[in-house]
Amino acid sequence: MVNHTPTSVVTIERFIIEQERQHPEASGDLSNILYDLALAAKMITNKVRSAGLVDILGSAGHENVQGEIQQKLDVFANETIIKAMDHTGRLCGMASEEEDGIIPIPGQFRTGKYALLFDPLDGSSNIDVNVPVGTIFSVVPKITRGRDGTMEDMLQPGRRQVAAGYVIYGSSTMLVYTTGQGAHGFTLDPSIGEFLLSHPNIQIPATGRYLSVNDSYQQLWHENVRQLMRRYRGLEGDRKPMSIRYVGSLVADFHRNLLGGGLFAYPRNQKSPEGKLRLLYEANPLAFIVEQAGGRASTGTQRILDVQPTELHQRTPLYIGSREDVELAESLVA
Ligand code: P6P
Repeated sequence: MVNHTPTSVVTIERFIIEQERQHPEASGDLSNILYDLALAAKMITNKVRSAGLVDILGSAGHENVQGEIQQKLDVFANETIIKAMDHTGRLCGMASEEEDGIIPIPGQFRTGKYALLFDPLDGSSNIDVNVPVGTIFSVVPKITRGRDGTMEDMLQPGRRQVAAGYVIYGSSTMLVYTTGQGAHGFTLDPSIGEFLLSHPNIQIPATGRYLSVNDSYQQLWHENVRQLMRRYRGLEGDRKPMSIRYVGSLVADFHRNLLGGGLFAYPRNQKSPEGKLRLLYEANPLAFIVEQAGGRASTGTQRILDVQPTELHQRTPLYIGSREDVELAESLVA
């Protein structure tokens, strides 16, 4: 007879309250931002889950700031997050991959002491083929005076983040976040509409089983990078060969590596000399999470969280995941 004693059921709301209690000085604003993001995640989940059924697939026809044809789900996710967050009085402004500049808080609402930066639906080109996509978010403190968030508030190094997380719309919907007290995963139970604690205090193995990289750029990489990839594959040096797992959706690749150990690499190449991934709302939040889980995140020459941003949508090379595998990258790429 298998013992089915249920583990304790902890909702994300309960968990956030318990974490807040460890900070008597907390105003509760950050907790409320996390609640509101969890709500937005549930609303996006509904749309993503039914996308194939209500003919929401296919592009919305117009291009976003990245020059990519926007998928309707991109537009929906972007608007859902903005509408869930803009009236709460906890934010001074927002920035999104889908918007050119800062998204201001409408004049009729109070503003708050945090700024939210997010990628509403990363990997959206995968939507039509049912590959997992994700939402990534980063919360930084407002550091300027005055009502509204400014570019100075947005362009802070990742080490200034007070919270970061992602939602992965995969075989189940999971939300993983950190406020600097460990990285914790919650799985959505659709029957009750609650995110339940399923992965407390995630720890990423020091060396990874999986290597996530797009080899088609091999001829465009620097020789040091090609040598690094040979090391990961066990073709040179003494590292045990890694298995290749590349979904082409950052959140899906990152999440698998976070839980099972692995390295995601998107080196700079001659086509993308600054790398492809975005610093502020992709690399920084995932770097905060992976460091809280005992991993590392680097540009290859610098800790991601120490990079001083200069532009909202700036790109960065990215090596992120198991600590020893990122250290190997830093030893060779530099
Ligand atoms: P490539 C998806 O478009 C994305 O932004 C990330 O989610 C993903 O990791 C990366 O690009 C894939 O890029 O050049 O390998 O297709």
